[in-house]
Amino acid sequence: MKLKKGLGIVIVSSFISVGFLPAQVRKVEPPAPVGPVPSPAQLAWHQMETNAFVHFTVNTFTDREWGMGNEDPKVFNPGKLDAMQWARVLKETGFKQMILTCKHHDGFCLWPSKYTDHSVKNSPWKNGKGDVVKEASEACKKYGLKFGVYLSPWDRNRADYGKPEYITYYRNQLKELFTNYGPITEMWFDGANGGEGYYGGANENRQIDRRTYYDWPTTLDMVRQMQPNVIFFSDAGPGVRWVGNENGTAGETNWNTITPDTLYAGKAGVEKLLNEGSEDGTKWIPAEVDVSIRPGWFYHKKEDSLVKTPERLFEIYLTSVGRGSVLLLNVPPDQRGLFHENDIKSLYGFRSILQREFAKNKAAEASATATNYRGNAPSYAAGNAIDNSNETYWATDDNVTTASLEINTGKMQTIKYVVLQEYIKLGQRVKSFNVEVWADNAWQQVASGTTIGYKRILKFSPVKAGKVRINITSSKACPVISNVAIY
Ligand code: FUL
Repeated sequence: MKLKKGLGIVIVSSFISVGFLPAQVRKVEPPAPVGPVPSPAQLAWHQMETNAFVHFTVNTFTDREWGMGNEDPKVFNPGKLDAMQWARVLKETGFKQMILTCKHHDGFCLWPSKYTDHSVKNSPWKNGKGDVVKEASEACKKYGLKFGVYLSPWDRNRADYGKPEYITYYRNQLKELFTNYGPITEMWFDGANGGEGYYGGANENRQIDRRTYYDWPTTLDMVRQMQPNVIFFSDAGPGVRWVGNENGTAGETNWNTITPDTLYAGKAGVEKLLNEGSEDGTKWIPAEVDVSIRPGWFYHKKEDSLVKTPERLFEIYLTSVGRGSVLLLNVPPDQRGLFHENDIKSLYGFRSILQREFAKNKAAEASATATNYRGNAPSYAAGNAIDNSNETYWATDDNVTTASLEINTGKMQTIKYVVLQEYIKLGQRVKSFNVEVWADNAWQQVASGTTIGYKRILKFSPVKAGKVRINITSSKACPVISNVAIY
């Protein structure tokens, strides 16, 4: 009797070790993270998907893209400036944040900085009593948008540009911005440093050493002391990196990881690296896709007819958000201080296309199965990829890096997009995949790709099908997929 009991225990424990105990009562460990993972602030940045830039300065009035720094502050007079209009339009068209050029390369400040006279305080706008940064930050607050700032490191107005004194000036201005205007969620450090400038009347060409002059580590530490959660944009991050072009295109292969050791803001010749990232990168520094709704970054009347169409904006959405990046779309106010009617029309048109194309997720009421799921535990089963929650996921066993997930929508219907999302809190993993549909009694491949990341949108010729299969063909470690949607 005693012996039998003992034997029983041995048998049960061997069942446990080979996994026969019902998965509900067995604890199956989640996958361990692979490589670098995003910080909570970076994760929040990914989740925005669409972010807006607002380029505005004396250039708006002088019809230039890069001011020399000798502009008279009196040219700045946006008689109808209404930051509430900017924020309302951006909110209604789906944007989550507004980044304002508080100071562009010309050095003119959109707030009454106490460290310079080259600002709104010497403009006729509101008799020198106005503050565009304040109006923009308050408008963002009112409309529930996050607020970010762009403060050009290159300053063509300052006599001390190139000297150590200028770095103190630049840091003082950051202190003003980060203490007087509420929470700032993104700080944009532009890499452009062109040379020629007014420089307090010197009118010369000044070169600085981009690697050392700004002493970025000290500046970033200073800003973090004031606002620890800010995301820093620059070519080298550390929060998010430049995508390597200004035409709205992230790499088809787009790793959120990169090794920033030899990168610095403004380094030339690294565009492809920035565009694609590196599979074995040591840091999580995803690419942000900055592009303007017009040919220029600033408003020019002659470009009123060249505003990107809603269709073009949608294509850009697919090559940015659809490739795992965040879109940073610039909408420049005109000389009145308002978004121009043509830009507004395009933005609402873009919004309508998004709503139309992604109206109903056909995977939402479907069923899903997978060739493997972790420990046969329901908490990692295929259904987690279509349950409308990004917090649950389908994951395979650790030794399984190729696997398929099949979705059955129960009826034949036309589909033209598949949306895939990795659970990036555990790192970016997938290296290649393809998508097939069951049509004419056979599996037919309709799309394929390399990386997935936060979100990958595959567009293909419309096809009638009832079943869709995602084949992960290569992955750094077991795939962890939080969402599959079909439209
Ligand atoms: C560039 C600048 O030179 C452009 O004027 C613009 O601000 C763009 C976003 O970044 O480097």
